[in-house]
Amino acid sequence: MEAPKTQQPIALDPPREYLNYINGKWKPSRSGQWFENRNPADQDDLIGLFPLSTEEDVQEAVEAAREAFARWRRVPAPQRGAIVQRAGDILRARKEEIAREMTREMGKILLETRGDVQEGIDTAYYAASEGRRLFGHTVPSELPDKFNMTIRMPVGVAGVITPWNFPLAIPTWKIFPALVCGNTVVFKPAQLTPKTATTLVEILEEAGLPPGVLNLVHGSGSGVGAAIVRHPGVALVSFTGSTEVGIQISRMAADSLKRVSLELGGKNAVIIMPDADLELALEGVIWGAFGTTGQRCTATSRLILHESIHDLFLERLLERTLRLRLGNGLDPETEVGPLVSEAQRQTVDRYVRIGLEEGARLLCGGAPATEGALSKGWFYQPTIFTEVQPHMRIAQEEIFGPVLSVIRVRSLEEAIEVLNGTRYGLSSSIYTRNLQDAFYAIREIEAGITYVNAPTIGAEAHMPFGGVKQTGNGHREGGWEVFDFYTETKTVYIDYSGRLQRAQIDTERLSGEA
Ligand code: UN1
Repeated sequence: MEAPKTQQPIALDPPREYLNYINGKWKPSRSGQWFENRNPADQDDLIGLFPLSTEEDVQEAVEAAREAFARWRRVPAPQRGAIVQRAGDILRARKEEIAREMTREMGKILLETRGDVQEGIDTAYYAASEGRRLFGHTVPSELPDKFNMTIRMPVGVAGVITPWNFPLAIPTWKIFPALVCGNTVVFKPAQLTPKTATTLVEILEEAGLPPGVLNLVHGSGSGVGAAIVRHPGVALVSFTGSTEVGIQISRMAADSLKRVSLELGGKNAVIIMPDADLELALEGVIWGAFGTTGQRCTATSRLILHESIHDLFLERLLERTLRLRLGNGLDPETEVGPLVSEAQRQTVDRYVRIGLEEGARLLCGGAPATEGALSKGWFYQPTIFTEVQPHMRIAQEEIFGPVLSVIRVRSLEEAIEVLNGTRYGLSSSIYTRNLQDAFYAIREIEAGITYVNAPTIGAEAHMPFGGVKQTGNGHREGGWEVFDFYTETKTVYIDYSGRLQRAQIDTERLSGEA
């Protein structure tokens, strides 16, 4: 591992107190309490203080959102889309500045935070265009002089609870379609990335969103998050995070029959077949496993290697991994930033101990990275375990860090059996030049996303995103499918015959069966 370079000072916002945004006004929590937000690459760098909000603040936000809903639902969808489009324009103009603040806030490298902002821009433009579609169906009636159609209705107040690993993109995945569909929103971002969330809300305010349509409440999951999920005035909840929390949310939401969209854990695997382009696969595995320091729900955390290329591939992988440059993500030379927090680093380190106890072989890494300036942040050495058995905990449980578990297999069938052998099913990948094997894998892999000759990360804003099994509850984000989640279907029959026509009954007479 090369020593990190000394940092150039970069002008970033000085620390201050940030606020909640309720009914178009910026205000502190009624609790009067605050929490700190610090740079994970440099603990001396205080970014700001944010309100530690309570159930009372949530109550106020939900009331505001309910009142605003009465008006917002009547604004024509193309006009709602135009506001989201303006938000996209502002994001585009401020892309570099937001990317830098995001790197400072959660650690991933600038190249990736720029991508995160771009995903928000793409989502804005895609959602805005949907304001001019939001198609229903028109279909023939079984009776004469009768017209059948479906239209989309907004649902109500949407509770949006988001993680820290995509501090801009994931909130936009949820908030933009929710707004275009005519819902109002109460937004609780992760406590580790409240600043980027605040910036997004400021941008939507500047874009012209009326008061109460979007409300921001900072605070903890157990405090603010749970209050949103339990609130009877909230109609929808969209959550991205761990499977454990997703299950709790499902339970809490059941009492009021809320519609819930859950995007949860993953244990994504890449399969590499003997005929694959190994250089291409190598770049894909490095990017998938160590990009965002492994903190993506789509991260590559298992590598399934065919025995005939196993040793050769590992040799190259090790060589490439050891050359990865760790450091502050604002430094253009850096390839791997810190983990987001001390707790996250402890979790990763605990899993490394578990892997060793289970008998896996540590090929590289396996400890915090603390040389020089790295000692100020939550850095961890990129880690590879080999001789991993599919049942081991490091091959089954989501670690959310730079830890890759390598499993050796003898055939494609075995590879897919191993790939499918976890409770998760988000992303997956196969590297092969064989068309038959690729299509066989597409059919047999149990995952919401399958890549062929590409890494497990790389979702595009206009494609559905989500997983099967315990990765979620069947909904998709992004793409056209998310607009189903944020709308109710209304079925409309218009009878212009001027007489009573009875479905199923008067049809018989028409077909001559009576
Ligand atoms: C996530 O990790 O929660 O395809 C989302 C990707 C990203 C989105 C990941 N564009 O990996």
